[in-house]
Amino acid sequence: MKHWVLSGFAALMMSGGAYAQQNILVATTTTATSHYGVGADAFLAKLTELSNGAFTGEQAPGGQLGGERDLIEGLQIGSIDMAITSTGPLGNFVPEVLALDLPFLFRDYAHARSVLDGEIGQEMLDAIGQNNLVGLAWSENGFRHVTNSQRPVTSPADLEGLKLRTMENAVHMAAFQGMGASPTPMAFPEVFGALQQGVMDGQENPITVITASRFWEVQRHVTLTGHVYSPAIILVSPALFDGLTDEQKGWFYEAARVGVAATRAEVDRLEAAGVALMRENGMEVITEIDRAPFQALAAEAAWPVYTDRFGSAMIERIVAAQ
Ligand code: EAX
Repeated sequence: MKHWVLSGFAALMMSGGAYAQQNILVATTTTATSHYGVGADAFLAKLTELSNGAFTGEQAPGGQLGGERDLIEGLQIGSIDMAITSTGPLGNFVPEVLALDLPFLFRDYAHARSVLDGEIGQEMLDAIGQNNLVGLAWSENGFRHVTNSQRPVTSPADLEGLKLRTMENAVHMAAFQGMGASPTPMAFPEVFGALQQGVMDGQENPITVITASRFWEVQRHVTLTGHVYSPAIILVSPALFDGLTDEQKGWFYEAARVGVAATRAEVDRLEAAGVALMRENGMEVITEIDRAPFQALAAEAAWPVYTDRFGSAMIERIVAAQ
C-alpha cells in the first residue's frame, strides 16, 4: 500500500492556509551575504514579523537550486517558492522585459530606480504576471562591468577575440558581438569554474557580483564599462501565491519593498567601497574610459533586437523619464 505524504504546501492548502505555518525558500545564484542575500534576509524577517510567524523562511543561495533560468522555470511549475534573480534570462519568458536590458539605456542608479518604481516598472510587473510568474517588486543587481584574465580593456578593440561569458540574453549577446567580443551565454553557477579553467577569458557583472563571487581569484582586469544596468526582481511561484489570502499577499508585497531597500543599500555601499576592495584583492581596475565607442557599437547591434519586435515607444518613455 502506498503512503501519500503531503508536501508542506499541500498540507497548508488543506488546513485552510491561515493557521498553518509555512516555510519559504528564497533561491538566488549569489552568496548568502551578497546584495540579493541581504535582500532575501530582510524580506523574510519582515514577512515573519507581519505574519506573526505564520511564514518563516530561509535562503537557498549560491545557485544550489540552479541557474537563473532554472529558477524561473521552477517558479512556473511550482517546484521553487521564490527567487531573486537578474533579468538575464527573464526575456526568454517575458520578451517585452528585454527593453530593460538594453545597453547604455539607463543614465544612472537614480534613473533606473525611478523607472522601475514607477508606471513602467508596474507595467513590466503586470506583463510578468501574465506569464505564470508573480513579480513582487523590482530589486537591483547594478551597472555591469567587464572583467577578464588577459589584458586591460580601454577600447572595443581590446575586447576583440576575448571569450566572454554573457547571460542567456539575446540583447546582451548582440551588444558584445557588436563591441567585438566572442560572447558565449552561460548559466551563472558555471561561470567561476569556466574562468578558472580558462574556458572563458572574461565575464561582465556588477561590482556586487564581482566582489561577492571573489572573481579576483580568477580575473585580473576590471574596466568600469557600466555598459548596461542590470535590474533584479523578487519573484514568487503562482502555485504558492495564488493560494494566499489578500491579507497574506499584502504582507508579501510589503516585505518585498523592505527587501528591495536592503539590496539597494548594499549596492550603494559596494558602489562606494567596491573599487578599493577589488584593488586590495589584486585586481587592476580601470575606472575612467571613453565610453562613446562602446556605446555606439553596443547600441547599434543590440537595440534592434528589441525594436524590430516591439518598436521604440518604450525606449523613448524610459529615456524621457527623470
Ligand atoms: O543575478 O548571471 C549573472 O551574471 C547575474 O548577474 C548573476 O546571476 C546575479
